[in-house]
Amino acid sequence: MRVLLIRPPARHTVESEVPEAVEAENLSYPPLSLISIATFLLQKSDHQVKIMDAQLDNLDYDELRQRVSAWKPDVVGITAFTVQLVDVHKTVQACHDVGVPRVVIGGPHVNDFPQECLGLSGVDAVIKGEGQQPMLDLLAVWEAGKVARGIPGVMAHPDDLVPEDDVYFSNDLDDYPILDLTLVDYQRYYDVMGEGGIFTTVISSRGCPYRCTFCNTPRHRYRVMTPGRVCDELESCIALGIREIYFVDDTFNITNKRVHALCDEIMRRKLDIRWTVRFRVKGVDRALLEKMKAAGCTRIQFGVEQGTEEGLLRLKKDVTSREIEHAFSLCRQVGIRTVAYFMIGTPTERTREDVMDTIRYSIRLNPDFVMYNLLTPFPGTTLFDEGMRDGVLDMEPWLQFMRQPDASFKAQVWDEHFSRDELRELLGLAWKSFYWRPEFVVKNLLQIRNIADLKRKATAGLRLLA
Ligand code: B12
Ligand code: SF4
Repeated sequence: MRVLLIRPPARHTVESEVPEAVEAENLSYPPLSLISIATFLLQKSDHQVKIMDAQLDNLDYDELRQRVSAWKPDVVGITAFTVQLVDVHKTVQACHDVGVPRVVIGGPHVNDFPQECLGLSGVDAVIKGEGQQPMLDLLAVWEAGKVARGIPGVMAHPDDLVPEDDVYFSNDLDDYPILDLTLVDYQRYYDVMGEGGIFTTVISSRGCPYRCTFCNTPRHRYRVMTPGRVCDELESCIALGIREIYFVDDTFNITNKRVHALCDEIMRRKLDIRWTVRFRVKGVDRALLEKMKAAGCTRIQFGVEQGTEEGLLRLKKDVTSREIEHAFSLCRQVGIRTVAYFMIGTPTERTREDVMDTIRYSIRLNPDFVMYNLLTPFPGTTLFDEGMRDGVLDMEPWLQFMRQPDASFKAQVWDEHFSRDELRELLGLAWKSFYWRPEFVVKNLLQIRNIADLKRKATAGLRLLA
């Protein structure tokens, strides 16, 4: 069969409270989900598989229709983030306009809302969990002209129920084939905070055992690849000239032991790469950071979220401000750059002073970069349930959006103490407070490595200033 996997255009993303400058600069990561499925299908079957990254190519729907119709797929698979549901649905409709026989949807949105997603007009099936094996099985059933029923993780009929334990999760991540990045235009992806070379993302574990209330990852079982398998993947990146890696594992350091083992293997193989990880503060120590630095780690991204103990406790971050400060200080001493993520507008920020506490804390922490977002509670998280319980949040608008995606939908913020406009104003204040400091501008000017680096940073900086 001819299978086309599409990352939809990003034309109607649900209003997110991240400044446009930041979003624009961040959205150039490769679609690992589609690359993993395509690599798997090509290795395990005779299907012809192609990936279309409509986001990277900034396609409008006429161009998308033209490209889909030119390739004549039998099946289209679309990856879905909740915030992109309008574009996902428009992509489904565009595929139907040009006569695509079957459309299947997968991705984080389906994991959370399979029934609603299957109910969208034009969707023939949805796949919950990791899509590689279920997609292969579904294609086999469709090719044989049979009815798709009873395939683990697949729903193809409104009355199909996929219980949580029937979602497809591989128990052995090593079993998945090494991603074939040549299936996409891999040289065009980049990381604005990176060093400007060819860059890619890699994922070496799935899930997270922690329970932060704003995050829906904990429902997914935590599993890891072995260091040898991760390094095989890194070697295949190096063979393509890629030297910058961003590990997008939800939390890279669930155990220090795994990180030590991976660093040992990177060093044993003398892999010439620079890499970034997403870390928790807990457990970070000097020996770990020194080994990571020796193995090529240049940047760590920490989800700090709040500058007060009360805020950290309420979000069940399971860390203290002291531990956070210690981790950032160690990174500075060892020479690893840091990015701190913060949320504005949480339930414990009741007054402007409370928000200012978080802003002041973010500056005191002295990371190399910060990212501030407005807290947007997603259905399916503990925080969303708490918001419904307290009468702050309402599920109905979300359900309506999921059943009939509409570009005018705005995700509800936590508006118990501030209006949306006030929160936006505070968010703007946070960005300006950090980035408009002369110390920050001077430090960054001193770190510019080449003309390309200067151009990227100047573009992002000018957009932020605007
Ligand atoms: C890298 C990343 C980003 C990057 C790049 C995103 C991108 N467009 O590729 C950036 C930084 C831009 C980003 C931004 C955001 N992100 Co993000 N991101 C991730 C992260 C860390 C890794 C994604 C990844 O590459 N995974 C690796 C691949 C292999 O796994 P996968 O995507 O799960 O795919 C598998 C299955 O889902 C399934 N599948 C996926 N697609 C398809 C398609 C078909 C047809 C089939 C059959 C199966 C299938 O099979 C795949 C292979 O097993 C995930 C968390 C995570 N660890 O996955 C969050 C995550 C995807 N992000 C999330 C969110 C909320 C956001 C933001 C909204 C945050 C914000 N407030 O701004 C924005 C939205 C951006 C936008 N406008 O679309 C949520 C999504 C939740 C949801 N219900 O949609 C996640 C799950 C994190 C979380 N736990 O909350 N993100
Ligand atoms: S926010 Fe990070 S540490 Fe917390 S549960 Fe989600 S992935 Fe785990």
